[in-house]
Amino acid sequence: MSRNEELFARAQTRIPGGVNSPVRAFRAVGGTPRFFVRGEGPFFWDADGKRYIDYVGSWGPLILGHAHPRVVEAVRSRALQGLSFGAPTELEIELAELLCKALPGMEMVRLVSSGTEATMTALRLARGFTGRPKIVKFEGCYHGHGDALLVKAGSGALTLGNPSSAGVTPETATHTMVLGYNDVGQLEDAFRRHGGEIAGVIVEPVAGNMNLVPGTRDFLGALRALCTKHGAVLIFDEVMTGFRVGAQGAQGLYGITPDLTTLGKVIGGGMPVGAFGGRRDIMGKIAPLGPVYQAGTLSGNPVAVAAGLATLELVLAPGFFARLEGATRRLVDGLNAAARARGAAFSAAHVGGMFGVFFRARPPQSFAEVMESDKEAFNRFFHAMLEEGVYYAPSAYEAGFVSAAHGEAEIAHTIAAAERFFAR
Ligand code: KE4
Repeated sequence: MSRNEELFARAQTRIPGGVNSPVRAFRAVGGTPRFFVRGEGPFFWDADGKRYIDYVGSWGPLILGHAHPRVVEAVRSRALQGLSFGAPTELEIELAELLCKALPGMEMVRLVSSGTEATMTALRLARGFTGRPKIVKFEGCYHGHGDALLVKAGSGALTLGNPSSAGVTPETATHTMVLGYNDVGQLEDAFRRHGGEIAGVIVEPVAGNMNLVPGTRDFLGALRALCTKHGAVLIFDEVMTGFRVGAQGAQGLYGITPDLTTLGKVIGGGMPVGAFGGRRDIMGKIAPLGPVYQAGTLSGNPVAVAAGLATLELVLAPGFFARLEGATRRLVDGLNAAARARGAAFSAAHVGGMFGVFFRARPPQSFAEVMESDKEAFNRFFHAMLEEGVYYAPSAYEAGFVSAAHGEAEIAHTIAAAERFFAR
């Protein structure tokens, strides 16, 4: 029995599924999850000592790669001054100022400890600000595990085949309208019929939780126009895309300014940080200023914020995204060439430093097209890559991530491994 298998058996006696987040359990792809011991740059090593090139990057946060010296030093030195105060610190102001400077839609921001906290609060804020009950989300998008959002969700919920979770009461789900991603007609119809009841719309501007499906300009433009017309709050969930697809997130890429933005992942650099922020008049409704309550013991934790600031300082340096986007493009082009050479029904696409691989001829534009992909072929690909020391997300419905630490050698190895797979 391998060390990974031993650890997995032991983990399952005390942790549901042996994991602290379902998608890690390898249930969709089969096999034994790898238990990791150490990471460095683009690599990490499992309990059996095998090295992998990591394209999950802790699901997005590790845009600088594992254990970047500047980030580790920021954490170490901050921790020596105290782990948490439960009181304001100057560091939190620095991060708030940086986020508001970087993102067009952010006038004020509050830090929390996860993306879920950010999105569930943004919805509560939209309802508190408008006094309306309904929210709109899109099939295949995932916004964390808040009750109102676990309706036809993506990511782990989709991976495990239960996009609408048990335990979410019908009353809660009643006010959640789920529409088709990139479907402008459905959107216009929903607003025509319910415009006055819609508190807010939450969307992944580039969806990464049904694998990668970029929002079309028509779709996101229609969202902006309809929310403005009907007085609904437009929430860009940029937990994944924030500082991943560009220095100003997806809102900068598309030139569309949301009313609220939610953030996570990269802004913590691997430590627990989330954030929600946006228009000053809306943020003015959040406690202690206004009637919408939200709180958190470790919100703005100085050690986590130090990791986030050290990460963003490097990410926002000139040329960072040009290099990251270039490396990601070379990877995607190489994978497409490898498949094309063998006539395989496969396509890969990317936006900035995030990418998707699909076992279908062309990258999907909708949830329905994602579901047409050959999931079994993906699972075979996943395990073949694992054998080659290449670690993709253990799900056909997750995006992949390149870091600044992924060099030409890692990308070449990944492409060569794919060539061997397609040559089988
Ligand atoms: P967290 O609560 O996991 O920090 O963030 C929830 C969330 C919100 N919004 C978007 C767009 C997200 O992608 C996420 C979390 N993403 C998943 C991966 N697709 C986290 C991985 C996991 O659930 O283990």
